[in-house]
Amino acid sequence: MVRHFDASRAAFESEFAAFLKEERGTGHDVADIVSGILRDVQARGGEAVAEYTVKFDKLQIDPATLQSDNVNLHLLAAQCPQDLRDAIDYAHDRIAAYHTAQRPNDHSFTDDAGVQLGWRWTALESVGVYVPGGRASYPSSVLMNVVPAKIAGVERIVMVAPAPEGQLAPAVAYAAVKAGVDEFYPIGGAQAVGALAFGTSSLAPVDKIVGPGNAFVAEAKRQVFGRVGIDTIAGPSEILVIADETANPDWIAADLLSQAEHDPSSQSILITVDKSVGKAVDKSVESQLKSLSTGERAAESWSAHGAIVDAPDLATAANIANQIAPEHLELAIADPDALLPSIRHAGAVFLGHHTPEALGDYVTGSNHVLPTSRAARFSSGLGLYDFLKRMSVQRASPEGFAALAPAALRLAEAERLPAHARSVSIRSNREPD
Ligand code: HSO
Ligand code: ZN
Repeated sequence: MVRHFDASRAAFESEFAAFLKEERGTGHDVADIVSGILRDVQARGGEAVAEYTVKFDKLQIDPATLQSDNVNLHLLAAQCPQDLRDAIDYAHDRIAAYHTAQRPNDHSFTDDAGVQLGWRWTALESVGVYVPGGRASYPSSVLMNVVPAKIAGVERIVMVAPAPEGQLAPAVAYAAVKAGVDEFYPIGGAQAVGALAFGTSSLAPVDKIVGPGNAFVAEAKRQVFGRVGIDTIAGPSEILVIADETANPDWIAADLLSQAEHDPSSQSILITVDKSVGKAVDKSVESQLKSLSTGERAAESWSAHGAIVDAPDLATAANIANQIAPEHLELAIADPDALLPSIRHAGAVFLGHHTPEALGDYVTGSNHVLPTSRAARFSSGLGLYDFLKRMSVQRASPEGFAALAPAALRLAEAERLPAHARSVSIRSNREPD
């Protein structure tokens, strides 16, 4: 049984706020274990990484190279079936096109004082992409992380992925080769994050680490942040659908389940302005669950974290959506464009009845690495920008210098920094030597 809310009731606000605060996910405290592993990798390099890889993944790797004879990316990629390669190629090209369009321009202008100002975008030199093992080892996620880095101009893209007992999905390997990964190491967990951050004798440290992972990987990324950059820490997936009377309940039910099947701690929510749609979706979810091979975890997610909310109108629905700040938001309504300006907080928005989130997960070209756990209030999905930096550029003409110097001097004096003051005053009324 999924939970129902009625946004017209007085108690709704507090009840729904409490619902959104409920814990999802394991929440295990792994900080101490992770810091031990990281220290060990920092101190002993490849030897430590190899030991943890045998222990956790039952895979023997050479401490000097971090490679295993049993895991060859190109040989694995060759095992990927042709029709799946075609789909990966198709997704790759669309993701590449979308992210190419994101390229921001450098900018320069000269102000009234005669000072030239601007900024330049430059790419990171090296990036590490973490690809999880097990259930969440998705070729689509390899593309979503590697392609933007490549388009941004990152010269060295290092991928790590655990290969327990030598197992790595051929599709993951193919996506990595297709997207242009430069180095691959069959390692995972906190030890892989440590190897990327600190380097080993064979793996030069990277500048930024991106990609999802389990609680150990997330904590390891948190701990190495500062030494290297990281992307945002991904939580369980979320979908919110706003539906009106024009929505097809079976389609909406399928969309809600598409996220619920990711993980028992995923969250799927429907807000509808038509009570009969809510009832029909509820029924359809229950019946579709029966025919899903992933039905068990989808049902767990739906009953523990799912909800159907009846809203009096679309404006109220939009307000609730902003409060949720979901990772994905589908507007399954007659006129999604009319509601879009009211949407302020969401990782990605899907307009109309023919744009299920699953299209965006794979092939629209937009990125599926998106803010979860309400982080859409303050952040955006992964994009080209995450692999670029912006540096400011300025040049004062002699006239510009003369105009700015007095205020700079006064501020240096107030901050009691006489060398700052001198570097300005020494240039005043003088030609360069
Ligand atoms: N919906 C997931 C991404 C994904 N879906 C990968 C399928 N494969 C999180 O945004
Ligand atoms: Zn998905």
